[in-house]
Amino acid sequence: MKQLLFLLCINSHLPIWAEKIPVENRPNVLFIAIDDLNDWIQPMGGHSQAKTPHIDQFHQKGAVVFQNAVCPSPVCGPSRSALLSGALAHETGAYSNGDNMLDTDYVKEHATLPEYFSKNGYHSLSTGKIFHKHATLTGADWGHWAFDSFRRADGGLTPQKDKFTSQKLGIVQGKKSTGPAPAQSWGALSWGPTVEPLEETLDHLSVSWGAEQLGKEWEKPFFMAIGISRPHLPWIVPQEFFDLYDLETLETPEIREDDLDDTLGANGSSNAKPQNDYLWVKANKLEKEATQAYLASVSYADACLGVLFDALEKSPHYDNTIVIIWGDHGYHLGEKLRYKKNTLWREAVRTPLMIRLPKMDSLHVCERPVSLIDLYPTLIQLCNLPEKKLSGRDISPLLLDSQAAWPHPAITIAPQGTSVLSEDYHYIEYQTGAKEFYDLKQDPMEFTNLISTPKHAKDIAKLAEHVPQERVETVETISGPTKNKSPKTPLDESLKKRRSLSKLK
Ligand SMILES: [Ca+2]
Ligand SMILES: [Ca+2]
Repeated sequence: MKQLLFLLCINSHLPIWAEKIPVENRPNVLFIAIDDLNDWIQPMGGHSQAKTPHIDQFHQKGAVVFQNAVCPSPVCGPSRSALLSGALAHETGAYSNGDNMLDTDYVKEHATLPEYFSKNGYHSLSTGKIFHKHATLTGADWGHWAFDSFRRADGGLTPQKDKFTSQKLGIVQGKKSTGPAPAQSWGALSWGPTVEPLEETLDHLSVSWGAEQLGKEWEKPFFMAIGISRPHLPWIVPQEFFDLYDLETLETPEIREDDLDDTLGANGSSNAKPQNDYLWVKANKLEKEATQAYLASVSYADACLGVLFDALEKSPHYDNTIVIIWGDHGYHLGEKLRYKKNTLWREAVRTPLMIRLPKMDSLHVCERPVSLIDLYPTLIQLCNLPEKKLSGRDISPLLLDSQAAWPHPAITIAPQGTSVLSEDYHYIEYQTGAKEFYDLKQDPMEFTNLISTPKHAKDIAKLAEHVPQERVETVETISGPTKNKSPKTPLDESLKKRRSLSKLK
């Protein structure tokens, strides 16, 4: 807040909302995660036919939309662990989905974001996926330990059998398909309409709970974290969302069959070949159906967001609540001859980030590169919490002026390498030593790898400086049986006892 006040003093052209950020009364935070959401939403324009009216209307009323935000890691677990711990994977050792942040030396000593709010006078509450789920030896870890109050998400997402398409089962609309099986059985491509009506589905029940909480008066300011599970696979959502997209006129992403020829593949090794999921979609001519199913899931997530937005606007908290909406990483829909995530290409590292401060009254688009790792320090600043040394940067100056100078690139850490994204360029350095470089202004789809182009030697060297030279070892996580991740396994209540807020930094 000191920084904001300082800015107020030196800049008389600040928008009106900036002057009204409360200093004494700490604002509430509504913190919304959308799993596997890429830029196919209206404010980001990644797919021109995407229908996300609730996100769009909410932001038109006043918000900053970041066009070049990156994830700290390009897959759910480590991305969330980094955001919520405030430290990047190479600093904690939580690089992959199997690595539990609770086992890292860093998180053993430091409060996670919701814990830091609890520790400093807030009431924290949550439902849905905020932390990545893990199986412990004695139960399920859903991140419940990080909140004062936690509702376990539950609800229906049952596919209608005769309309179900699944690469794992080898069926298209219930009938036998051709093409290769998925590379791994979990998270295989699958989609179709639900048996359940909207009101009985998982995310709708989560946001309805959130809406109820928003309607209440609270003694303390709140930090409310709501996780929405779609458009994560399986793309099973009510039929009405499929009906929003006409297959005849639906556009699919531009894909070049020779795109991988100038790369070494997603691991920087010599595996530059189309993935099984891509080949299966192609063999069954399902490009439009896959695009429709992902977009249907995005529109379903948008409808769920609408429930929260409505509740917030009608609540007593609207003028004193910061709203943050983030996706945990990007997503391929055929680009680079693959589906899903976990690459260092722009499709996977770039992620939605939208922030609304109380009293904002118009939409601002910010092109500066930022990262989800920046949210922890930014929220500390906006909510006037005690300072804490963290890996990210406070991006609140960009909330006051979305065009402010910002010379920092944004980095993403994966087991296979590091991505460094600036406004103009993208540099990728794999652990194998392989490198790629793209000119984003000329080539936003990253078709042409310019790593050997002499005129970019200086640009490449400048971004390469940001690749961390050291990586801590992968954390040792002792996982419980897979069944402990099931929705019916009791939550491991021993985890919260390990987290003494007064002792955590
Ligand atoms: Ca995810
Ligand atoms: Ca290429």
